[in-house]
Amino acid sequence: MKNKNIAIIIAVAVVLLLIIYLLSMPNYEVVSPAPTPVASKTKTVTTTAKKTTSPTPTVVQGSVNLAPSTSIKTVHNIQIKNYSYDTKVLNVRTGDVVVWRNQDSMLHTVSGDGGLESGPMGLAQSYSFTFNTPGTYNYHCKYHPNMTATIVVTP
Ligand SMILES: [Cu+2]
Repeated sequence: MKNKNIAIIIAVAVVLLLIIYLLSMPNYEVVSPAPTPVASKTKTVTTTAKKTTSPTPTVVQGSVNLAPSTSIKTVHNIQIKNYSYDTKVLNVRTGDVVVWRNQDSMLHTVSGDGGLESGPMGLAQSYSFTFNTPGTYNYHCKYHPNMTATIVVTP
C-alpha cells in the first residue's frame, strides 16, 4: 500500500512538473528573449517589403527576380517547337537562368558548350541551366544536328 501511494505521488508530481513546464514555454517567448523576436520581426518586415516590390512573387513564364537585393537574376524561357529553338540568339547576364521546354512530341536535347546537356527531353519536359560564366555558348540537338542556337552571357 505504501509503495502504491508513493508511486501515485510520484506520478502526480511528474504530471504537475510537465504542466508547469508546458505553461512556462509560452511565458518564455513573451517575457525572456525580447531582443530576438524584435530581430525576427524586422526580417519579416523586410521580406514583406520585397514581396511588395517584386511584381510577380511566384514563378510564372517570363522574367522573375530571384534575388532582388544583391543582383537581379532573370529566368529566360526558350520553347522547342517544330524542330527549332524559338530563340536563335539569347543575350543574358551572368547568373541568369535559362529554361528550355520541349513542345514537340519528338525527343530533343539541349547539348553544347559549358556543360550544356539536357539528355533526351520528351513532350512538355524542361531543362534549366544557370550561366555563371560570361561567354558564348553554342548548343544543338543531339538527334537533329541542324537544330542550333546560341546563348551569349555578358558580365
Ligand atoms: Cu531534336
